[in-house]
Amino acid sequence: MESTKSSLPSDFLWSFATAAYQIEGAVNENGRGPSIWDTFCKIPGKIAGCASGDVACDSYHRTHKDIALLKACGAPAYRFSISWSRIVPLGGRNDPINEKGLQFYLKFVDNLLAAGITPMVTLFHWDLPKELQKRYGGFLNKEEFVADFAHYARVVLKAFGSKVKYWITFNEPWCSIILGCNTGSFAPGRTSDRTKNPVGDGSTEPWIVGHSLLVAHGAAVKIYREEFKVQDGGEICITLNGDWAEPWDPENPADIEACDLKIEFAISWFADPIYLGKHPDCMMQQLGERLPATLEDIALVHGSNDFYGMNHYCANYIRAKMGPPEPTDVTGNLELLLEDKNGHSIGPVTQSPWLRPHAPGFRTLLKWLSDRYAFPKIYVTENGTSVLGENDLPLDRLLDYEFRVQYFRDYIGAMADAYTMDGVNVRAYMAWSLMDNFEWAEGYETRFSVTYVDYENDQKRIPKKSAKAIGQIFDALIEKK
Ligand code: GBH
Repeated sequence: MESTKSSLPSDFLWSFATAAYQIEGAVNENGRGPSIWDTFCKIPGKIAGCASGDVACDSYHRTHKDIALLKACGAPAYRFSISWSRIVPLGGRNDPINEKGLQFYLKFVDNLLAAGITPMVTLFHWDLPKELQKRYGGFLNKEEFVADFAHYARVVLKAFGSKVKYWITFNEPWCSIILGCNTGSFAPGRTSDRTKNPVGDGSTEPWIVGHSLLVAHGAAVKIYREEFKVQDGGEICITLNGDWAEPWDPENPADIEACDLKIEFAISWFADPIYLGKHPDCMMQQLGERLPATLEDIALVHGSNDFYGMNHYCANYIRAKMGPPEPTDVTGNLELLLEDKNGHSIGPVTQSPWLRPHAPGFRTLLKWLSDRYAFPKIYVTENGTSVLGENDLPLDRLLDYEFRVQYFRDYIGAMADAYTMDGVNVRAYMAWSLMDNFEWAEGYETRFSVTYVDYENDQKRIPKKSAKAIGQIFDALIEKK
């Protein structure tokens, strides 16, 4: 009933998102240096099907196809990321800059603008230059990392001047930190689990690395505001991942409380310092000295978001754990489950073990963020789903499959309800993803997008039903001027 009344404001921006390493390929071309993902993919057993981003969607050579695809979908914007090691192949502030790398992205942005498409650019989507990992341990060395990231950010912000109005410093720092330095399932693969990696300490490194990323974000925002924002008039933020949490046993107060803990450990870890100028109490309590924060660093990041960048996919049931947390715990001493106490699933099964759609959770999380951070402007920078067995469907069925269309209908509808009914200031939405691509540790087996990519035949792009559907969903919801 409710959703029929809901709408979105007339200036609402929508489109699709991608990331450099997941789509570009051309890893050795025109001076690009290797990133930690190039290295990680070469380690046997890390990526499904021993895949890598070596070719991916070959977008480096097919920018015109991608722009044509965006136009065919009627998309007024496009979120993509820049590969740091194309711009500064070795990564560091005293290393050479690769003009060819800059030219590639400049031309792409010019072509987008010429096609009437608004670019939204992510500076960092997980592909750290390999040399920086080798030189000083990458994110682990705060002083070096912050200085090098600030330099890279300045080079890019300067080159793109007024062409780009929407900037994202880091995509999902939680993933680089937890998956990269606690579970070890993502590059650089550090963990306490010695069956996975001979190096790493999952009890201390995540908190050190989290601090580096937050401060690097603050440093880049300071540069943007002091040197570019005045004349360019754009906006900058960090994008945080965060899914909704429901209690495993709604009658158990410990499970109810654990839901907030889960969200605070995932989101407020970063968003509290940015919006409230301090870390969440629950994290300070559990982590004590392990959670580094100087007053100076907190002051740098406090107030550093022009908008809240929100990546959101699904929800989990949460069960509180009893007893003291493990030293390597990063969740707030709780379990993430897909079924509740009665065996009821939070949503339908998809191809991704972690993802079961639960659209009402999107609306409630939008409201939760809006309340906690005093009504920030929110841009949803990713939302989407995989489909169980999609890769094995015959092409005609795959293209026509309803599951992803329904996902977008439900999720975009929930967002419109949050705007209309709950007064949440949500102003943009980017679907993940424009085209099937390198799905990190899951390789190419999991497809996540509105466009089928034929990896065997010249990376041909064939729009699925959902490619058109999203435009129609927004058309029906966005108020006419
Ligand atoms: C996004 O992350 C990424 O930004 C994008 O590059 C990616 O392609 C897309 O999702 C689809 O995966 O291993 O059980 O601890 C999504 C957020 C958060 C989803 C961490 C997977 C791991 C759950 N991710 N989560 S688990």
